Amino acid sequence: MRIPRSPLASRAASAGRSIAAVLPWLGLALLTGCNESTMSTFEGHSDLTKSILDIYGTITWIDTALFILVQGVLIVAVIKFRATGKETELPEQVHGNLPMEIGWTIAPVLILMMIAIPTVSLIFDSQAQAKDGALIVNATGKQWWFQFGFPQYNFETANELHIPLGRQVDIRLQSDNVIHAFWAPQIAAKRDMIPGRVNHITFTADKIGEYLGQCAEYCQDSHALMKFRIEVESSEDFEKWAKAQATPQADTVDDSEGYKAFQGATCVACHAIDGTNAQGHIGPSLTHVGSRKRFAASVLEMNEANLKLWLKDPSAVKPGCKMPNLKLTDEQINTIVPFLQSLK
Ligand code: HEC
Ligand SMILES: [Cu+2]
Repeated sequence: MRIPRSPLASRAASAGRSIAAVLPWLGLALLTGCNESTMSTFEGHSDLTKSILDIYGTITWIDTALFILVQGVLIVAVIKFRATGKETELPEQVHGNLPMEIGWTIAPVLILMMIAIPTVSLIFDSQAQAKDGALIVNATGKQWWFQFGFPQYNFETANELHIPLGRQVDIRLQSDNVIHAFWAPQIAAKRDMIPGRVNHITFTADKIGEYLGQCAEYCQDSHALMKFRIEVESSEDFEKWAKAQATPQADTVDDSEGYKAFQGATCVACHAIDGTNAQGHIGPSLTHVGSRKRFAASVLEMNEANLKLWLKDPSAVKPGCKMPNLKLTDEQINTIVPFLQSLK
């Protein structure tokens, strides 16, 4: 005879089936997460991120050794002192053991010190005074993008940070609104950007390549869409890039149809284009915006279709966006987009 299942049991069985169905997908999702190698903390490409990984490795080995030791002693005790069934009386009853108590108080303190000393000293090293000749970058967290200023080269850009291979970088992290966190796991690790305070992060990149970063402190609506990229390049390439970025746009820009449309649409109130009268500072500087690979905090690839999408309605791309929908006509959009792309 079949025993009817209680409602609870059949509900549990169906929940079990649902979990079994999603598990492979969950596994797949985790694996694809791991494939995003440009954000893996297990592959550091600067002195700082490598030191962090070293500490992580050291702690893991210490912990593994301790685990084996403690479990070993436990297993031996369980086997050696197990009941045989032939005991006739209770074993000797003891209370307290001073040397052992001192031992198991001091041992954890020593273990915690082994973890704390390298960790705390690396925290200080990672914000140490930069050497002479270090590249200084003023990074400001905005809602929801990153402003990068290069005071030694006299220019400002957004969401795309180029740094030279092998030269120390001193990033000065700030915010003029809420708290953000600057997180580029393979190159610059993570540190908060706090209003009214300048935090430093100093490191030297050791591999040419493109690395991803992301705000790591919840900062309202479009926090998840607040990303940036770091490009580590040879010092020649970096100098070339910095020189180009610091050069104002050509004199002819002012007179172009595109610039007139740009001015007419009030973009100048919030955006600067060096070499023109546009000197707004609410949004990112648009000087050489056409040379950026991505825009809107690395959310969109820089191309005609995406610029149109952006100008049509920024909040459709980034919820809560501080750039308003300016209700531009198609004609305005069609004039402004090629103009932006021409700002190389
Ligand atoms: C009220 C201020 C304001 C006005 C007016 C404004 N913008 Fe913006 N703009 C912003 C802000 C803020 C951002 C950053 C949005 C983000 O990434 O979250 C932005 C981002 C952009 C970007 C992306 C830049 C990058 O590299 O990420 C472009 C391009 C742009 N605006 C073009 C325009 C144009 C063209 C106009 C005029 C039609 C305009 N903006 C008007 C505030 C403004
Ligand atoms: Cu954020």
